Amino acid sequence: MPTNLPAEWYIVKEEYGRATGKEKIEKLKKLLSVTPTHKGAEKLRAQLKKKLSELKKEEMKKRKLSRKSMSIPKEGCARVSIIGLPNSGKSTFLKKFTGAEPKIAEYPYTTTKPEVGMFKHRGILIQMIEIPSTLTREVLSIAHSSELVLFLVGKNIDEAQQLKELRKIIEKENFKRYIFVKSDIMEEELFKKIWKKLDLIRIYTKEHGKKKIDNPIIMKKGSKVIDLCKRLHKDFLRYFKYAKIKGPSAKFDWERVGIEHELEDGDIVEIHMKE
Ligand SMILES: Nc1nc2c(ncn2[C@@H]2O[C@H](COP(=O)(O)OP(=O)(O)OP(=O)(O)O)[C@@H](O)[C@H]2O)c(=O)[nH]1
Ligand SMILES: [Mg+2]
Repeated sequence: MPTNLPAEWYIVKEEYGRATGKEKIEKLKKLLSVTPTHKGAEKLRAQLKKKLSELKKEEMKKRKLSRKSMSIPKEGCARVSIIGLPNSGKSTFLKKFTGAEPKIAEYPYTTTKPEVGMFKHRGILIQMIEIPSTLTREVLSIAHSSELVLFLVGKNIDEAQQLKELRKIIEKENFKRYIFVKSDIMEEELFKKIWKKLDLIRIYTKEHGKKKIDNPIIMKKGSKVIDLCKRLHKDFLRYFKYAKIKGPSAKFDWERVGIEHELEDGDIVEIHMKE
């Protein structure tokens, strides 16, 4: 590394750059924890600490604001809205997969405002929002601002009836990206179903001679090695020699590729730099 910061620092810095909301604060704390404590890094530590206190203040302000208005800040790598018939189990579903605590009751229209949660699966965060069954223009605008709409098919209402009603909503609102999900789905299958519909890929980075880093970097489909280098740090671009890849985009394990190589979901990438 041409600077005196450990490689891990750049990885965490990249994660921090991508993070939003509360997650950003957590990543900045982590970044501080991997920043060296020696004299040469004193200025950097001071800058990071200042940024941390700024972020904390901003987050407080945002939270106060979002309580008042309908706009919900986007967090995670995608937003998925949950739509279903009244009383079909949307709040129960949201609670199960995100740990959020919306009110759940046996009568319809219990949820009166969008309820937000974060679905976490193997280092990937997906924002989930329950759209109130009233389906007013205001709450539907949140569904339209989502990358995907999840139509929940509950157990306590006739399935054919639900599908019919939900298809009417899809047609009327002209939703293009949606999935139907039964309420008894398991986490792994749910994640796969969502992931398939998002135009994203998971890239795992690795340092030579070390284990791959568990949390993937999320990129747009069609991204190349060059885009990954840009995301990590400008030095990876400047001193790039070649990359070694194991995964769907490699012809064989640890194939050596150039900077224009197109990545695929699940690739493990090792970037080699000029001395
Ligand atoms: N039998 C059965 N009951 C369920 C299931 N999921 C939820 N319920 C019950 O159905 C009722 C409604 O659940 P909610 O999760 O509040 O449903 P919702 O779609 O959020 O309802 P609203 O917000 O009022 O439109 C509650 O009494 C739940 O306990 C399920 O899978 N099976
Ligand atoms: Mg509800």
